[in-house]
Amino acid sequence: MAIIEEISEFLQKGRAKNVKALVTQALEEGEDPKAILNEGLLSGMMIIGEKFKKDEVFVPDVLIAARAMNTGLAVLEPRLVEIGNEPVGKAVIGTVKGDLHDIGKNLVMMMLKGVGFEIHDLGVDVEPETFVDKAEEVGADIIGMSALLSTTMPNMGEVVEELKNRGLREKYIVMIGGAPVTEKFAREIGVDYYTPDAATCAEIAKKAVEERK
Ligand code: B12
Repeated sequence: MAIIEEISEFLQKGRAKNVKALVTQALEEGEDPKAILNEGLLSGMMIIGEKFKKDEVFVPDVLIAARAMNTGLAVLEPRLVEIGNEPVGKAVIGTVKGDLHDIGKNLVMMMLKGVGFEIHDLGVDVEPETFVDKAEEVGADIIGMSALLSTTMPNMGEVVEELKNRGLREKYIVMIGGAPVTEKFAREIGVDYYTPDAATCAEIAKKAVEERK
């Protein structure tokens, strides 16, 4: 099996040590860093994302695969910076004010990273102003919000209001998700996309950013 394929296989199994060793070896053997990224790490993560969507793998599998991806990325990053690999886009992600659930948000971040986004994690219990301030600061394409409590869902609308008040609503692609969130709610508060899972979020985010460029 070609070394890049092996990287993808080990990543899907969550074998961080093997991924790290193989990425190091591939670089030493002169493999193109972009091919290692796209055909090894990112393609492995996409496969896991698809399986997660179909309930063929579960949250812990995705978490360990993502950890393996991050280990490989850490080896690869200095080389990608050298050759100036542009991210697909930038995303600012957080769990809304009053809400401390972050497992889903973290999965969304990993999947977005998996399709090539630069991620800025705001953490949990995030004030509406902070979403907008950070997006402006880093020049984000996407603002992503997560909520797991029906009592904190309205705070997603507060972020939309904050964007409108500053005349910035059209500047960003706004995405929301979390177990109690629905398509209907997304329409009511005027965001661009709701998706029920992290893999679909990554797919749609990539497409939406590419369409805007
Ligand atoms: C784990 C958990 C906790 C943990 C959180 C740990 C952590 N670090 O996140 C702890 C114990 C801290 C906790 C606390 C509480 N919890 Co809680 N918790 C859960 C539980 C069991 C699982 C949530 C989870 O992680 N699911 C797994 C992830 C992967 O799924 P997910 O978040 O939905 O994310 C997926 C999608 O929704 C989507 N997605 C998520 N975010 C985003 C963002 C974007 C932009 C997009 C596009 C997509 C997207 O992609 C993800 C992956 O595919 C749920 C039960 C449940 N079945 O949901 C209750 C639940 C959410 N909790 C609940 C409650 C009530 C509470 C507490 C109020 C309990 C209490 N009385 O103290 C507190 C609130 C604390 C607070 N202020 O936030 C209720 C909420 C009811 C409601 N509808 O309001 C639930 C539903 C349990 C229940 N049946 O009553 N909780």
